[in-house]
Amino acid sequence: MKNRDNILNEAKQWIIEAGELIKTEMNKPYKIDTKRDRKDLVTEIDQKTEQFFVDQISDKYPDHKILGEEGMGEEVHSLDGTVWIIDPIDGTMNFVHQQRFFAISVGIYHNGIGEIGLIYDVMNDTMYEGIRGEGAYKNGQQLEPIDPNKTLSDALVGLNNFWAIPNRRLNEKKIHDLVRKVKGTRSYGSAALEFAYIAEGIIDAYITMRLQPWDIAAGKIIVDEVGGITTRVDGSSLDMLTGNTVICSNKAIHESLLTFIQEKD
Ligand code: 2AM
Ligand code: CA
Ligand code: CA
Ligand code: CA
Repeated sequence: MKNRDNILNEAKQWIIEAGELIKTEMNKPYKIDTKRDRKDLVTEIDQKTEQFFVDQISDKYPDHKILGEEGMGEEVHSLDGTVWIIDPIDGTMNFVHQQRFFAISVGIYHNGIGEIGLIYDVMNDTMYEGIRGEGAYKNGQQLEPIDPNKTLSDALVGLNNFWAIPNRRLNEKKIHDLVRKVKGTRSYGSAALEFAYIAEGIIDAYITMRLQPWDIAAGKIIVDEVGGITTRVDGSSLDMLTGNTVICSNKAIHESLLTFIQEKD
């Protein structure tokens, strides 16, 4: 990708500015709506923040495409060229209820290849970045490769409790067995932060049955740079244009999780 360093610096600058915008707006009254159901929240701050990115990017890079959760970008049907995949607030439920534990997630893809992944924990002022072939960083400090020897029974696993109740995407008994087998589970409520925590080595795996491109675009690039693997639960590659199931971890745990999920009941 041409100008990758410039694009990286601008993206980081815009993310910091977007974080300031969120911190200012969250102290004033704001409108909260629901989307699909009462648990699926969106605020006008999600929309304003995404619009901020669209304005900056389309002004500076009119030929780049923007795929954002709140639909302020255009309809993106292919990954040709440079595509910014943006979640303005990942963890809106946390944002509304807790005023923390949410992130801005920006993945920049060029002809389908993830070049730059940025996840910004706004309230902690912590920037995670991954640059293809150049490593992953937390606040400018390079992250070590994740432990390749850790196994599933030793793993702390990011998992939303929702998948342990009967659901149409997988047999919940699998999740019950998984909870028994692993060392512990955690639910953070922000997919982007779960990827960042894997890259940092403070959790060891993340499994979920439903994520959209903006939830995973940045995280995959960051985790790739520390030797992690991210695929769908059937082992196939993620698709940055549609919904995905996701398993993310080191290679050993990834293999165990694939086998575990696919075993006949
Ligand atoms: P959001 O806050 O940007 O909507 C919560 O467990 C995580 O899953 C968050 O990263 C959240 O992103 C995401 N999420 C919430 N509802 C979702 C849905 N219906 N489909 C896909 N991802 C969802
Ligand atoms: Ca949402
Ligand atoms: Ca999200
Ligand atoms: Ca969001």
